[in-house]
Amino acid sequence: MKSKSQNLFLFLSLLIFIFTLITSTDVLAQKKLAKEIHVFTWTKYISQAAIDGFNKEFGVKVIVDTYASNEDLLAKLQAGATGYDLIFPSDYMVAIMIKENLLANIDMKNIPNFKNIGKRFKGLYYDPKNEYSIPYVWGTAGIAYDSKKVSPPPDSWAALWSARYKGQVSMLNDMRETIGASLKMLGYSLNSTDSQQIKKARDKLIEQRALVKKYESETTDILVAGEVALAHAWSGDAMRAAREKASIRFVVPKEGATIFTDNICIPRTSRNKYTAEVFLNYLLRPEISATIVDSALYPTCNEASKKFVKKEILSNPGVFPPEAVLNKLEWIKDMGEAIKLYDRAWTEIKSSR
Ligand code: N2P
Repeated sequence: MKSKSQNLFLFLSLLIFIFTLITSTDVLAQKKLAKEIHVFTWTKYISQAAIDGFNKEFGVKVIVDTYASNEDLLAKLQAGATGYDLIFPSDYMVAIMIKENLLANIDMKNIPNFKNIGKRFKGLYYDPKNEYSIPYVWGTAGIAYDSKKVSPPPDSWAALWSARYKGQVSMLNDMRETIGASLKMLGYSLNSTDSQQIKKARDKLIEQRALVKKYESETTDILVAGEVALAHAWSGDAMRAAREKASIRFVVPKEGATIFTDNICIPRTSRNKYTAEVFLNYLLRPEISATIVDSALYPTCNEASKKFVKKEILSNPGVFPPEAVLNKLEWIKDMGEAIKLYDRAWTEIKSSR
């Protein structure tokens, strides 16, 4: 006959065995998942296929809300918006959000697919250990234009200042991008902190106002509809317009332009951090990431996904720019206090008409 302590030992071992079994399976993980998560991102940044696939596999509904500039996203979070589980800030904005303590530490144990990210996108200047951000897609700014209406083909920012296209031009409704384009045209860095240079860039944009039909960051539809002939635009948005209307082209001006990496981050206020991480990891699956490139036409930071991206997209220089273009690009950086010079210039530009 077994002693009481032997029985107790057996009973406890059995309990430990059952507990280990449950926690090592997905059963518990599935139970920990929230019913829905809220994603705040740029327009067209997540393919419908990815959202539907996640819902089917994990039973989690993904609710998407969109913003059109990093500054709008920041203002929302600073104003205390809660309820977002994933956001997609660009490089310099990740730096600002880390500084302002707005981002949660990502639990890398839940992101094994981080291995799929290309080497050159890991540990970028704004988050050297990838503690708060996972690179998602990248792109450039430039000029999108309708080749049936604009000739010769533009190669300089100056085309957006040409009186010939009065009323047919749009500029990004984006402080850093638009002042940045003006700085570049003048031959300065788009991260200039020199107040004289910023004033000159401001004056150029004030002079341009009479030609500008609108400040608009969602450029795809206005290009396709022919509302404007030339648009200061982001590459993927321009390429999606070109997919719908063959006469649309995109060029990175010879003076240079911005390069950006948009990242997936979790706001500190997220109440569904684990589910957000499961979705994040799912978005990093190579075949899911490829559906995002195919639909958004932004190049991915996910090296492993490239073999799933359609050949004609991979070889399209408007989507994946060649080395010669890459060499002309500059990252937007956090300005610290000097941002006040930009804020003031932007207000003056916007109120100049
Ligand atoms: C807009 C996507 C552009 C992102 N649809 C710029 N960071």
